[in-house]
Amino acid sequence: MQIAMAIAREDAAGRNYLTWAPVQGTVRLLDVDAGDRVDPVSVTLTNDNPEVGGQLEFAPARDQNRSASLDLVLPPDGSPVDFWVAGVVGKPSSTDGDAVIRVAEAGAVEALVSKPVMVRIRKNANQLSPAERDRFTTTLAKLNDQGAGLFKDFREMHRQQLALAQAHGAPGFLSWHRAYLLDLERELQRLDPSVTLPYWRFDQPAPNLFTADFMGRSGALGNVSFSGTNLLRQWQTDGAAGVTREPGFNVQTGRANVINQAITLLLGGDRPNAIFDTGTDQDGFDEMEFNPHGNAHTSFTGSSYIRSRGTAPRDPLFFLLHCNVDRLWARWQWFHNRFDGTQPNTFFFRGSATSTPHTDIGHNLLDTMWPWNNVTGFPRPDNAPRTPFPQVATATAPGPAPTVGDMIDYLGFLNAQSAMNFAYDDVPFGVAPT
Ligand SMILES: [Cu+2]
Repeated sequence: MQIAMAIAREDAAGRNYLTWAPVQGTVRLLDVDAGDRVDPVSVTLTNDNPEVGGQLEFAPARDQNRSASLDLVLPPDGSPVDFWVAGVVGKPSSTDGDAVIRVAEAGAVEALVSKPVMVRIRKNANQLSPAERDRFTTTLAKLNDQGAGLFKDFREMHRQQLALAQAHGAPGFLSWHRAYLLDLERELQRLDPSVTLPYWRFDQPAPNLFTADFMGRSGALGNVSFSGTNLLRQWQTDGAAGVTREPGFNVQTGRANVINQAITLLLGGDRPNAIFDTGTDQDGFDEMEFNPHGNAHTSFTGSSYIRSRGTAPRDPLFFLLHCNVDRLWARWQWFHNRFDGTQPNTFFFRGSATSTPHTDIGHNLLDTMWPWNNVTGFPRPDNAPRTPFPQVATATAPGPAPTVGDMIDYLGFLNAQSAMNFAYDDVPFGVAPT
């Protein structure tokens, strides 16, 4: 007996990269030409190795509970049967293809077909395996290509004054940086599809991050040194080699001078009966741009690149800092159920939830974002270094010119078509249990 299995959003090489967001698949009988098969065939989908590698769970429909195995009945005429598959939170992949879907006839030992996939998740940088760490540093160094590579566009996007105004100081900060990180991550994945951006949890010590093998070790004058095997030792930006970074905290035992995650998740929170809800806080979540975000930047002293907006992207650590900013937004969304951009409590306008649109372009839900929109001329900058937004086989969103609002439902919780194919290790699909 032969069967075929397919999972939506394969890349050009036939590989699937999954997150916590369910993706549709199909299984069907193949050997139906003879017409002599009259009985349906029962099969079971499971993880090939439930002990090792990324783990998957299955359901017969997108909105049904998923479990480690799923029984399907395949019609004798070969018509496909749908299933939905997603990664198991807490069990992401560490290498490409280490999560294997297996289909066997019910009760049989031999698999009829199996398919390796990757549960590709953004992880805590302090907890990466050496191999994951090295894949990231190597790929980022390649994108920089000693200052000659595509990375310089990302550097440029976060420097010009008019560009900074559209990305900072108002609610669009969150959406713009989400798009910025995803754009960079997709470029990294073109070079190595198993790479994701790690995040620096700046409210916890991260001794494994500030090492010569990873983000580098800061010397007396803020010169950052890298090990001989770390390709970031070739780092160049704006014609200058290396990175200047002076931590104002003990990188072995200390943490940045920021409010912690629990306090951050309270901002803008008005969920009834939530354990963190004081019922009195009126600050919007966008206050987090100042603390913890701004405080994380200024936890570095002196001439540290990461301390100032215009030079921050010259330090690779900047992207790990912002990945945590984006993770905090994602976790806040999960915690408070804030995925519906049409609800004012999802996207807070400073002043009041019903206030008139923000006067600065790039901060309203329906504004397209520079540079991906290719709009130039005041008040936009006079050039657009990256356009359109990169489109990938593994995701249907965002489109080539994303709006601020397009970046909100990143896992496709409300609309499957909104899923962007990235997720964080500790932010599940859905809404926090009450
Ligand atoms: Cu920042």
